[in-house]
Amino acid sequence: MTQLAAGRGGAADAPGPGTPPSRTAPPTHPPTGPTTGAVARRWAWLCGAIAGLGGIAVADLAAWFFAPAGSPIPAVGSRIIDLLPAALVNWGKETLGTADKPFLLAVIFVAVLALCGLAGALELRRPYAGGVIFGALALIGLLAVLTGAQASVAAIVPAIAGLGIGYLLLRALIERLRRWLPRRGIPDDEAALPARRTFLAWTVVTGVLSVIAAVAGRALTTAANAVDDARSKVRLPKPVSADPVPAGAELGIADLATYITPNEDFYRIDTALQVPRLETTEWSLTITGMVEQEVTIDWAALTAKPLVEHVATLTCVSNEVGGGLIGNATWLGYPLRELLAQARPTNGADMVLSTSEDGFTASTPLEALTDPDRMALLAIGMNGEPLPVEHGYPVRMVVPGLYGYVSATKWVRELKVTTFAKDHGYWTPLGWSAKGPIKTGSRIDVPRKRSVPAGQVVVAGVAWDQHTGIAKVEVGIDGAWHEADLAEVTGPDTWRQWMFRWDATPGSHQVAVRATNADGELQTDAPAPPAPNGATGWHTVTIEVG
Ligand SMILES: Nc1nc2c(c(=O)[nH]1)N[C@H]1C(S)=C(S)[C@@H](COP(=O)(O)O)O[C@H]1N2
Ligand SMILES: [Mo]
Repeated sequence: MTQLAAGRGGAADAPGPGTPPSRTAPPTHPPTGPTTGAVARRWAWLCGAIAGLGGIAVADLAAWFFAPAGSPIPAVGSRIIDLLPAALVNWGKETLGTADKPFLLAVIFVAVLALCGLAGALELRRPYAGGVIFGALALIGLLAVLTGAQASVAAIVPAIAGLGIGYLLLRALIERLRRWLPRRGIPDDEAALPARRTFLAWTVVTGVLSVIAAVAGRALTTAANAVDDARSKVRLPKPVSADPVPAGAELGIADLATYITPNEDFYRIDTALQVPRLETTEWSLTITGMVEQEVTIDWAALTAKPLVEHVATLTCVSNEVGGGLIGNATWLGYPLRELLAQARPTNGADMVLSTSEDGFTASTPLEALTDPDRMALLAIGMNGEPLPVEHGYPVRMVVPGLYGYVSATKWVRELKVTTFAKDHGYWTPLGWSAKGPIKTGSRIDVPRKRSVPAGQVVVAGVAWDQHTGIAKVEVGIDGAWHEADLAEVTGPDTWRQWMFRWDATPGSHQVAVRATNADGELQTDAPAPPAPNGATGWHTVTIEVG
């Protein structure tokens, strides 16, 4: 027995710098044996991770209750994106696509739990030592929250509540661990078993509760909330004019992108990790900068204006040849030129820097917004509904003919009339062009299965050159070009469906598409990557005909 007990105090537990003197306490007191060693450390790590998870859960729940922008992990993620070198951000976007943000959040989450585990080990060695790590993590979270675009006093609550509860949990767990560890493996110590039980009970209960709270916190912060409720009650005003969609706009071919993209299928690009959630009553837009008259408009004033409905195709500059970062919708809004006319831009201004609630900015040529022939909208409706929250609710910009990164600011709050020489949008310093006119593009959607039986095969897709329009689409079969049939459109601002009936002979065939715009310009076949201002090249697929 004594041998066993003594053995437990062997090499791994040799006193070293920082060893608490209590370890040599007289035997009349509760044994105060080894609180170091691999097993002890492992338990302490677990305690730390559980306490950390509990803290994160409390922070999330507090964020849900007090201020969504106060959720520390997404806030840290946003700051990381801001601070990362452009090359790395672009690489993440390219390799992970829209999974880049969940990936980043998962990495931060695991890193935080690992640090909390370390805090557990430190706390076991020396009371309050783990608190330093917990405090540092909370401080980082707090700084991230406070430097965010949506910082507020309430937004400090989550990080502080998380720190408080997390550290209390850590103290409680480590305290139970301390009471048990010295008695571990001492067979005739009657207090060993109860101490073990108490510790394990605390660990299991706090562990389970933390997991439940964390899942609930995540679910609540991402689930429907007051803004979704309010949104579902918004009644959109009737437009004073609309683009009726001709029946011939839809070729009705299975697997072909529909002329109008349903909201739930519409692609999404956000720099923000959490989309802003704004009530209509909290929204207003101000036109500032080089104007004779600053203009502010709120939701009531905007919805009282004569609104128009316009069908326009939105395209992302990051769309690869053949990619899906493009969609077409009916937008309900107020022409931006009317608002800008009220503000009266001064001479020399050539750009409008639009700023979102989340801090995103876009640089749009002033002339594209004041052009009487171009329906640049301050939009509130998408396909007959209020804008979905992810697509900019309550108000966004839509400018036909420009890539989204330089025109389509969601949750827009400010339009600063300025110059390209003085100001730049979010993506410009990250290596993307200051101006982003759409390039002529076309895509093959059908046949989706790249192997088909011989005979007549329908080849179909979409082609676009917003604000110029598509005049011709050709399908290349092994290098021989054939003109495709074109569907109707509401106007030059949308994509256009096309189809070609191909008499497919057995073998492997290269099928390509190329469009010609309404100015007679043929889409370029020179391959270019998305950066800095849009991918080019003809979409080409290999079809096996059997
Ligand atoms: N606030 C905000 N607006 C934004 C963006 C963004 O990241 N934040 N992305 C832009 C880009 S790059 C594109 S392509 C379009 C995409 O709009 P969607 O997400 O509604 O499809 O929104 C633009 N507006
Ligand atoms: Mo984009």
